[in-house]
Amino acid sequence: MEEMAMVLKDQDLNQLVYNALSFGTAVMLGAFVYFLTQIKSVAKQYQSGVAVSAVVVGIAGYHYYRIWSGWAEGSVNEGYRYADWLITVPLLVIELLIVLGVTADKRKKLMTTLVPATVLMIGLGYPGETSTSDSTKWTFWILSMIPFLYILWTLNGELKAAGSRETGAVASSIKNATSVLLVTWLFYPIVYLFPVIFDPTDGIEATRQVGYTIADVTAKALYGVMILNIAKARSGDSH
Ligand code: RET
Repeated sequence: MEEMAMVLKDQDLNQLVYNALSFGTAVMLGAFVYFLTQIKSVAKQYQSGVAVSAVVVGIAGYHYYRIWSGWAEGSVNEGYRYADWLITVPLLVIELLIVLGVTADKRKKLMTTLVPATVLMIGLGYPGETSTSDSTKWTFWILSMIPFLYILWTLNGELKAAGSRETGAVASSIKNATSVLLVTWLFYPIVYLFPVIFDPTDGIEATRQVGYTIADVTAKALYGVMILNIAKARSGDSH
């Protein structure tokens, strides 16, 4: 297994990253329990959407625990983060499609293009993330941006269409989910570029770790709550 010594020399920054990773682990595991308790609170056809949310934060809780304990021992394996995204990002798309209210046929079509696109996006990001060469980082950033833009463009279109198809609580819950999705996903390619744009110092490495943690907590746990809200609104129970 590839282990990279990326421990920070600055003690305060080291502690900050340690705390952020611990916080990430706690939120993911807490959200896991919460989503499990909520599955039965929505109509049958949306229960799998909430179950997928639980699976996502459960997997992330495990990975954050591993990243956090690695950090505590003085080494970070970036593979955990990318393995986590590789499994959970397609699932985040799937949980959205379950509650979006598109026909089964349309959903199948969207899944067969969007799921491979997410895998491609994450797979292309990894060689750049683990490289220390700026030109390698840029190359894989550009390659990964192609599926990224395709996914955002497609999902944005579907969300807009669903938002205008629906009314009341369903429409507003879809709009909230859209904002969380677009804002959080845009964070990732920016955080990735931090060590390219700025001199890679301890401060930049800490920012990258904390930045990804905040983005992950929002893109999985808060977004999961948004998905639950859509499911509840669709089940005729908006509280
Ligand atoms: C990478 C590499 C650089 C270019 C792009 C990227 C996009 C990553 C994204 C990740 C989303 C992760 C989520 C995690 C949830 O917890 C791989 C950083 C475009 C969009 C939603």
